[in-house]
Amino acid sequence: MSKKLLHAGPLQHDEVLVLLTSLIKDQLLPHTRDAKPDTSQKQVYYFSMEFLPGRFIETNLLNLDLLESCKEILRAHHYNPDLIFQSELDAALGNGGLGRLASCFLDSLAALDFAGHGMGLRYQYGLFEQKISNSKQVELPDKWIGEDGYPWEEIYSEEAVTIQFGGRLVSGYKDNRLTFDVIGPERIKAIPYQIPILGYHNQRVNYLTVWQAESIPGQQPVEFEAYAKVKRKAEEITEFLYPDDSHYEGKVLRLRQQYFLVSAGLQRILTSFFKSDDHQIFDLPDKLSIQINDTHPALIIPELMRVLVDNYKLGWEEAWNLTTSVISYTNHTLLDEALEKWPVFLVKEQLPRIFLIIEEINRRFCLEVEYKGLEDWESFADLSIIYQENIHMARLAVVGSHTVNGVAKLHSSILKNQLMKSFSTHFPNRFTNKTNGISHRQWLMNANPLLARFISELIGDQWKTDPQALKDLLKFTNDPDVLLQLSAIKHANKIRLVDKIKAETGHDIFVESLFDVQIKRLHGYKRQLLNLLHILYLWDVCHEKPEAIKVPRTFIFGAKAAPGYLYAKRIISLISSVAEQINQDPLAKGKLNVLFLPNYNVSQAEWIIPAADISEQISTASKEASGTGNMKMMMNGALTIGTMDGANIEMTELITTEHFFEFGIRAEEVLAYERNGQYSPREIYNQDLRLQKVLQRLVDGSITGDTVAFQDIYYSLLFKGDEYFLLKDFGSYVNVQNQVQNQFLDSQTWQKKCLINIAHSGYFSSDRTISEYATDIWGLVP
Ligand code: DL6
Repeated sequence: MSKKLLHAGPLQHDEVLVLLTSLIKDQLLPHTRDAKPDTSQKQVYYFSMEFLPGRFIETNLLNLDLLESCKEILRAHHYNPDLIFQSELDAALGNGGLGRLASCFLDSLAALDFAGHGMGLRYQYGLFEQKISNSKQVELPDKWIGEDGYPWEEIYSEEAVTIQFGGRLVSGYKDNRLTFDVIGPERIKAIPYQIPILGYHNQRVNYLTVWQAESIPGQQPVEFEAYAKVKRKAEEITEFLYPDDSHYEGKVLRLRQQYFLVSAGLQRILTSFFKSDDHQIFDLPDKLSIQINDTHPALIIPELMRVLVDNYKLGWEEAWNLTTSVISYTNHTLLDEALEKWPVFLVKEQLPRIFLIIEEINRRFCLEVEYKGLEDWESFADLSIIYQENIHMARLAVVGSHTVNGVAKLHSSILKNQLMKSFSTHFPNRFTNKTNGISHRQWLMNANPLLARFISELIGDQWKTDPQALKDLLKFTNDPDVLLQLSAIKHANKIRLVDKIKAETGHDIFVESLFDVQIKRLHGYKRQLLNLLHILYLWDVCHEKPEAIKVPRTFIFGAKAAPGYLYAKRIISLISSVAEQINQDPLAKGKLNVLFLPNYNVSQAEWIIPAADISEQISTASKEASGTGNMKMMMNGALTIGTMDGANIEMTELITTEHFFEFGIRAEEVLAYERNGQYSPREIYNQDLRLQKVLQRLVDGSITGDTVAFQDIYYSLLFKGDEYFLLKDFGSYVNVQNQVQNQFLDSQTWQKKCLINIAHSGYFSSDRTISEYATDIWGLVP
C-alpha cells in the first residue's frame, strides 16, 4: 500500500481511490474463478498500438456488482463518490476511435466470458495533454502514471523478454536446412505490466498486457555518454504514443515500437501456450486467435513465421498455414495518407531477418497470383507487398490473415470493391464486415446513471445483458409522461455538465439552450470547419435577422490535433478565436455560445455525451470508416446530424431518416468527383451569398483583427480545391440545421425521436460486435 496513506486525519480523495483500487486488486481478484486462467479454452489476443480505457474504478465496481453499495458506504463516511472516482487519471494510451474501440472490445470479451486479452504498449507520457493558450493548442506530456505507478497495473519483471533489433544476418546450412543467425543485434528488455479487465457479473478476469522498454544492464559500453545513449535508445520506445491517428509517418521509432509490441506479445503468448503439457505447436489454430488492430501490429505475421521456421524448425508451408489460420486483420481507414508503407531500407536495417521473411512471403504470393493467370503488370502494382522500395503493410496484413474486416458496411464495401479490389478478387472469401460497437456498460450504465435507472424502471434489467432489449422502449414512444421524464433526465445531465464547465473554466452556459456537440479528433475530413462555417453564418443571422434564431444554442467542441498537423491546429485556433468573439458579442448573447473544451479525453466524454442534444457526425461521405462517438450519443438520447458515412448509414437503417438529420452528398458522388476532378468550390461560392459573407470573415479581420491569421483556411477552401467538400455540403447543412431548431421547439416530438434512437442503439453495443467476431472470425463458442 502507498506510503502516502500513513498519515493522520481524513483521507484525501485520491487516497480513498488508492484504497479502493487495492481492495479490488488484492482482495477481490484473487478469488475470482479466472485467477488461474483456463488455458484449455481458446485464447484471443487483441494486438493494438492503442487502448483508451478511461477510468477503471466505476467500470470495475459495476462489473463486480459493488458500485451502488460502494457509493453508499462512501456517502455514509461523508465522501462524495463522484469526486473520488474523478481523481483517477485516464490511461493515455490512445489517440481516439481506434484505441477506444479496442477498450470497448476488451470490456465485451470479458462480459461475454471469452478468454480475450489485450496486448499493447505502456507509453510513459501517453499522447499529450492539451492546453489552449492564446487560442492555440499547446502540447504537454501527459503524466498519467503517478509517483506510485498506475493504480490498476501489476508489474511482472520476472516475465520480461528480450527483443532484438538490427545486427548482421548470416546464413548457414545445418541438418538439411537453411539457417539464419543475427550477429551483434541490439537487445532491449520488454517488461510486462498487466491490467485486469473484469467481466460483468461473471467473475471473469482477462488481462491487458502493456509492455515497457528498458535497456539490458551489462551489455552497455562503459563510457557514460555511450551508456546513456544506449539507455535512451531503449527507453524511448515506450515513451510517447505517435499522435497522428489518420496519418502515417515513416519514423524509425514507430517501426521499432511496432516490432517491440509484436515480438514481446508473441513470446508471452507462446510461453503461456506451452505451459499446458498437452499443447503441441500444431494445436495453435485451435487454441489461439490473434486479431490485429489495423496494420500497426502487422509485423506479427513475419514474426510468427520467423519463430515457427527458425525456432520450431517447421517447413515454410506448415508455418504459413499455422500463421494464416491464427491471424486476422481489421482495417480502420481508407485514407491514403494513413496506409502504412515502410521503406525497405529501414526494415532491412532494423529487422534484417523479418525483411527476408517478408520478401519470401511476397515472392510466393506473387507466384501464386501468376499461376492464377494474372499477367498484367498493373495488377502486380496493386498486389505486390513490396512495391517501389516500400513494404505495403495493408497488403502484408491481407495476405497473412485468414479474414479481413472493415468496421461498418459502407467502409467494408469500399475496402472490398475499390481499395482492395485486386485482393478480394484473388481471395474472394477473405473480406467481411464487422460494424463497430461501444460498451453500453461504460457509455450508458456508468456514464448516464439517471437514464440507465429510468430505462430499467420502464423495461426491467434485461437490456443490461442483452442490449438489443432496449427495443422494448418502443412501447413508450407515445407516452407523454415517459417523454417528459426523458427530457428531465437530459436536463439534469445538462446541469451536471454546465456546473462542471463553470467550475473548470469559469464559463457560463445557458442550460435551456440546445447543446450541439462535436467531440472527436481534429481532422480535415471530420469537418469541424463545416460546423464552424455554420456558426459564423448564425453569427451573421444574429446581427441581421435575430428573430430567425428561435432556439439558443451552445456549440461544444472537444478535439486534439496532431502536433505536426498544422492545418488542424489552425482550425482549433479558429474555433477558439471565434468562440471568444461570439461569446462577448452582445448581439449574440442568449442566442449563441461556443466552447472549445481543452484536453478532450474519455472521462470528459462521459460528462458531455449524456448532456448532448445534437451529435455532429458530419464527415465527408466515404472518409469516416465507422465512427463510434455517433453510437455513444445515440445511446444517450442525442439526435444525430450526419452525412451518409460510416455507421451513420446503419443508424438510419435502424431508426429511419425521419429520426436522423441527414444532409450532404453521398459517398458515390464524392468518389466520382475525386476520380473526375470536376468539383468546383468557386462555382458554389459565387452562387451563395451566405457563404461569401462567412468566408469573408476569415480574411476581413472580424475574428481577431488580423486579416492574415486565417488566410490559409480561406485559400484551402476557395483556391486549393476544398478537399473535403465543405462548400458543396454547406447549403444542405444550413438547411438541416434549420430543421433542427424548428423541431427542437416541439419538445414532445423531439423526445419521441430521442427515445426511438435509444431504443435502437442496442445494436451498437460492442457485445454484438464481439459476438460476431467470436463466431465468424475467431471460431469461439459462446
Ligand atoms: O474503427 C475505429 C475507428 C473508426 O470508428 C473511425 O471511423 C476511424 O477513423 C478510426 N480509424 C483510425 C485510423 N487509424 N489508423 N490506422 O483511427 O477507427
